[in-house]
Amino acid sequence: MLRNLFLTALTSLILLGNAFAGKLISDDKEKEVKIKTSAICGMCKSRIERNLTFEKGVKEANLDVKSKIVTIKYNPSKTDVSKLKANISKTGYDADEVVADEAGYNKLPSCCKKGGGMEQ
Ligand SMILES: [Cu+2]
Repeated sequence: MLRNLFLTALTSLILLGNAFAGKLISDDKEKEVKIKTSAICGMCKSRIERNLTFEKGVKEANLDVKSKIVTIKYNPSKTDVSKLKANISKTGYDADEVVADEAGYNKLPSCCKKGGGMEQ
């Protein structure tokens, strides 16, 4: 009788511990998002990546100049996609449906402005 009670207590303690550990892991899980930008060259790439890594909750940002798509790894409990897009916009670039912030865009060197690059 006493032994059964002990086992029950032990089992529920283990279950509770697992649930707790599971919650910690899922909270810390990083997410990945791909955002289409208006980046033109390598300078755009480093500018966008640098500003994104300054954003809270961002673990990694990698922009592919050819496709203009930036892949961001972030912590969903610290930031979200709309904040990431706002960050890119402030840097002066389009981020999916979010258009580039004017003040940020005006600060860009002319070669990095939409349509100002040699490639376009
Ligand atoms: Cu550029």
